[in-house]
Amino acid sequence: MRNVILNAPVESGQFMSLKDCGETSFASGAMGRGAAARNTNGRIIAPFSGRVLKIFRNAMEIISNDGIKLFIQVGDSSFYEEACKENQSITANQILAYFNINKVVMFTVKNSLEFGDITFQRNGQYTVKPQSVESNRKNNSSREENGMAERKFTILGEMRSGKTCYLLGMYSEMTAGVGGYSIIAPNPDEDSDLTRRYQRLTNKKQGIDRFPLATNVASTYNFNLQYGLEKIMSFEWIDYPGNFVDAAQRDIANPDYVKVEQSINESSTLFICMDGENLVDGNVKQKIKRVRNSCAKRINPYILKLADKLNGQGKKLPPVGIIVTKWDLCLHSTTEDDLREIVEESFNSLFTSKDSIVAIIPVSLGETIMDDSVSGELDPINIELPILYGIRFALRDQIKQIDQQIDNINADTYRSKNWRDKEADRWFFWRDDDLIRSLEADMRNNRARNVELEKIKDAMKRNRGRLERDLEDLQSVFYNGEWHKGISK
Ligand SMILES: Nc1nc2c(ncn2[C@@H]2O[C@H](COP(=O)(O)OP(=O)(O)OP(=O)(O)O)[C@@H](O)[C@H]2O)c(=O)[nH]1
Ligand SMILES: [Mg+2]
Repeated sequence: MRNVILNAPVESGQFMSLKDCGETSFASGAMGRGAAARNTNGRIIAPFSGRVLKIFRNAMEIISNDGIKLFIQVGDSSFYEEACKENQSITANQILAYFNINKVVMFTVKNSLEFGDITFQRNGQYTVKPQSVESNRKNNSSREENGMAERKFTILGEMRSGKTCYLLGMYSEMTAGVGGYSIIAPNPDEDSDLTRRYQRLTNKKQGIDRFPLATNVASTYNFNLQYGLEKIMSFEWIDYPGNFVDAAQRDIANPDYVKVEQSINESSTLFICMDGENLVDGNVKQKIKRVRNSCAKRINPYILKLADKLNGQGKKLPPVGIIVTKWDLCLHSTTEDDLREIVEESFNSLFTSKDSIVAIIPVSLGETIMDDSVSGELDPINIELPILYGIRFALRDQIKQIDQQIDNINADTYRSKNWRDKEADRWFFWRDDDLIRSLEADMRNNRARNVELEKIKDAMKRNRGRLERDLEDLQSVFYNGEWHKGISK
């Protein structure tokens, strides 16, 4: 089998494996063998001389003079200008399209089964070894081996609002398993760090000292969520220090600000930690005032600005989960209806769009944890719900991505078929039988890809359905402009 060495179709950026590109359909191997590049400069460059076969909204297919078919797709963006047309001849290094900078670009050799090693070069080298779709799929299902999370969650909140305690309690409960779901941290250092800190929490004799110190730097943890033995998804959880939003707003050029914004941008769910201590006494009006002063006043402008920026990029704020911590302190003085009113009034910027999705999830480390000078029992309440809620939306995003890929493949099949039929109708003397065979092979490959993608999608839909049933007990979820019980949007 012929090995091939190709220039990458981007002139700058770092190579990465398709498994890490964040697009399930490419990561699964269903789109063929290839690579991806991040931090690209917004241009697609012809890696060889040949011809443009097809152009889509954010993808194109080109063929080299010696028959290598390259499929190129820009992640999460469309081309803002194409510099070539379908069926046009191209020469190596010619610019083919422009798009936003810093996007991830995926490129796969469509007819990769015909080749041995495929090496991409430009700013370094990246070699892809021959591999069957089957083994590729296996690799993908164990993404934890390369430490890449499929989804991100970001949690923001005021200092001392209970973010770290939530993380510790959630990890400990979920490693033991709740309702068939469990979590593992594949990295042993992260596992022992979280376990050690949780053990301290269980040490009643320490009184108030059982709680963690204030967080001073952001830490990232990688987890896998499983149902029984089946892995549902890997996800990344970032524990930020409480004054993060404040600090970030004061200093917009600060790279940490850019990082948190990017993290929200890439998150399937944004969690906001609302301190239950604000709901202990007084009437609803007083509670709203306290929540506004201690938390919403700073979070609201930040979120509004971010939503505005995302809007400009044609995106939306991710679904929000308001985690009401320390629920043990206020569960007797605050009803579900009160909570809805308090959240809606305090975080009104979250409710300005008809599309917004917000859930209120009260959690606690234990109903009696503060009793007897903070030596009460550790017995977490609702601690699994935020994660299940977040994973539900992460699956929704992934299903959307796969649907888009299936649409692309169907459009591709349609064009191949038209082209093939046109060619077959020509007088035999002019007819290109090699082209017909190649287009038919494309159509067969596309059918196989679609079968693969449909299988992945079915498994995701099953998991999503089960999660929705398990989230039916959530009392307050806001969508379609009103509050509901459970989530089925
Ligand atoms: N009653 C009660 N108190 C809690 C609970 N969880 C946390 N706390 C209290 O809240 C304090 C702050 O919790 P942390 O988890 O450290 O808060 P944080 O948001 O991570 O704080 P920073 O790292 O400073 O931003 C703890 O020291 C506890 O006193 C809970 O479930 N119930
Ligand atoms: Mg903390």
